[in-house]
Amino acid sequence: MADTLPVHVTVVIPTRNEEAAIVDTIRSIPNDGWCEKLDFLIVDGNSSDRTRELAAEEGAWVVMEPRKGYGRAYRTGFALAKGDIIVTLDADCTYPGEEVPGLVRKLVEDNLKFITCDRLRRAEDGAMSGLHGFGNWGLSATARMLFWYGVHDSQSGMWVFWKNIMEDKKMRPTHDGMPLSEEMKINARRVFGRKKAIEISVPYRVRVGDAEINTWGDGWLNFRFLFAKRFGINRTRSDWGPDDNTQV
Ligand SMILES: Nc1nc2c(ncn2[C@@H]2O[C@H](COP(=O)(O)OP(=O)(O)OP(=O)(O)O)[C@@H](O)[C@H]2O)c(=O)[nH]1
Ligand SMILES: [Mg+2]
Repeated sequence: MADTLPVHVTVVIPTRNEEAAIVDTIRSIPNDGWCEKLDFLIVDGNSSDRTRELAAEEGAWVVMEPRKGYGRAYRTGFALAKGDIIVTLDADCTYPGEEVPGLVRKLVEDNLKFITCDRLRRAEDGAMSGLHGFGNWGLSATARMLFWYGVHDSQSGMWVFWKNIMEDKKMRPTHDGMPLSEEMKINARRVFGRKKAIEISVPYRVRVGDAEINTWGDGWLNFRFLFAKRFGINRTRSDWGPDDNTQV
């Protein structure tokens, strides 16, 4: 086995009704001493199924964030995560947990700041419906045109980065919904450039459990956000982190 990396890694996972996949998602990430400390922070959006209970049984720290949204969950999770390095993925077995040690090693050894994982080049058969594939392609092409930042997959939800990059306000994402995903990459490239904020292709698999995503609504929201951000008219939110209703 390669040497133990002298870092504390926190895997932050947003969940809403993911009882079918949360356990396998957590277990997909090797936990055999490849880093000094590995822990899991589940930011749950009021699941009505057994998601929180199952995650806690796996040893994860489960936080309840009643404020709605994928982006909101991450904006709370990033502030609470205790690791030096944060890794993100969905709780639906679509992203390759087994690649996490290699990605973290690359971040550390290549002296990078931020890695985003591209799903489009290596998506497995059936992982993305035709409509989602087309939407991802369209949004990614629009983002490249507006920001000239060269990221292939603007909607990927798997990132690996140093927690302290979030101390810089220019890096902090502001959106509470799905557009947080594109915002992460745009901010990272703006702050760190193409050499320190890189994109790596990873496999992307068929989802386990039912998605609650609103394809047309979220697609439109993502599209609008790109223009709002480009022309500086998106409302910046300062409410980073948990609030009084977050159960930590
Ligand atoms: N805490 C919280 N988590 C959410 C919310 N909405 C979605 N999630 C979680 O965020 C992750 C991404 O959502 P998905 O439904 O997988 O969205 P997607 O990946 O665009 O859609 P699929 O391709 O169908 O998987 C999943 O782990 C969800 O459970 C929310 O409002 N609050
Ligand atoms: Mg997903």
